[in-house]
Amino acid sequence: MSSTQLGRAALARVPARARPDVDPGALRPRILHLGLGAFHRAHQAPVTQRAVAAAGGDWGIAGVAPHSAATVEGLRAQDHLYSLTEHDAAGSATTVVGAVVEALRLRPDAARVAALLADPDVAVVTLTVTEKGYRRGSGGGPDITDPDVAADLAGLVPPRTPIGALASGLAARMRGHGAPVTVLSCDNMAGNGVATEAAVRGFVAASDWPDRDRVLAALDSAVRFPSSVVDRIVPATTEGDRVAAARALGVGDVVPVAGERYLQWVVERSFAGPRPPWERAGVELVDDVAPYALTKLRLLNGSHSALAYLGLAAGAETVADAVATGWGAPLVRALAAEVAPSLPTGGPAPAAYAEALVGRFANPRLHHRLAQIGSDGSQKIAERWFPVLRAGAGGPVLHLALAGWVHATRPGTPVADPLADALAACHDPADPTGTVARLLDAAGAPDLAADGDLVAAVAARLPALGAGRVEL
Ligand code: CS2
Repeated sequence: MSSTQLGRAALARVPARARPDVDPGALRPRILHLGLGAFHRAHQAPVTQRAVAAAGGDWGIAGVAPHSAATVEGLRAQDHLYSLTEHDAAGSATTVVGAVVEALRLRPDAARVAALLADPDVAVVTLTVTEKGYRRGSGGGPDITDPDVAADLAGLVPPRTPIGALASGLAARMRGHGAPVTVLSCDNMAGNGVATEAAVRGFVAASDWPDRDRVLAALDSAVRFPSSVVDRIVPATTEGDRVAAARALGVGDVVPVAGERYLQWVVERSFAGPRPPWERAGVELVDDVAPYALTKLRLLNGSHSALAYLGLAAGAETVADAVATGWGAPLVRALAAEVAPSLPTGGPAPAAYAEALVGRFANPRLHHRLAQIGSDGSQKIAERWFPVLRAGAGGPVLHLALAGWVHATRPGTPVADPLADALAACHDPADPTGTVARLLDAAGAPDLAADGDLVAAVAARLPALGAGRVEL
């Protein structure tokens, strides 16, 4: 490898302040991470590195990318080193992260993934596979109508889904030495630990393994599924990020990540076996993550989605653009006021939290595209908006936000969604209330679809949005 490209040999050319504060060569794969995207590399990886720098240990990460070959190839070409640029109002700082020690793909590297899940030294499995990555059916178990899930349940190799690989790997571990392991979901879902446990157990229960009851009993005693809340805004990496990283490092980096400096990680104190000393790196270990999780999902992610759909309707491109409009910052504040009654006590104060969000969203150094946040809306709003409406806390702001989503699901719109075709088929310009009801039903909310007042309130907002006007 050329010394003009990031890698261990090139570290001496990187400014000393930007080098990893751990020796990457002293780390071993002890965490298996499913979902090796930009978010993980900007969040759990540097936090784990900071914990090791503070307290010692050999906690390295083997990361599995369900889809992206480019990330895996780029990391391998750079001895798994990559840079993280953190932006805040005062400026930007770039450092090399050395916590990832192996990069794998789910299918081509299935045998290695299985070996790591069976390795007693691997004591933690973390996940960022996105809401849709869990392939949940209506009961929380696997969606057996999904062909990939069906293939995994039939035992076809290699596994096609992260949960299929995880459940099969954990079962093999339980059949062998049975060493304890913590499975820690870091996805934006309320009760993400409970959801992950239900997905894994549901998979085992739906299998035709003759020993499935024994596997389930072993999972009960040897595996913990804590819930957690992760927070850091990490837009998709751009060419501009690559140029800026190379300038800061003095060597090229094909897989840099960039995000805001702000970071939060709250983890339920429930582990099986050893774990990294994350609290030494600022991680909050708590008995109940729900107040933090619901505040973050409903205020941050909830207003992100609202800004995305309304901003796209108004012709904005990024979150910072949307916040800079006359309605952007007031929308974030008004949504917080509307949602607040649905939040449990014990979390951050909603008004102050919203004020901080306005500042974070306005960060001019983050080029966070609204289309990125708007993607997978059918999965995201089910976590961010529907529970608020069901709790009776919905009002004009959520009605407007929902109208934005309806507008963004029209046939021919470029916002990605696993249900895009089904959503587009719900649209009938001659029947706006029917359109709204069909869309809510398709997104898994037949109860909300049957709420005539809600449907009418959302439909009433569509004409102005169709003309590009956001009227808060
Ligand atoms: C965003 C999140 O893309 C999205 O849906 O709302 O990725 C958000 O940036 C993070 O959850 C912030 O922690």
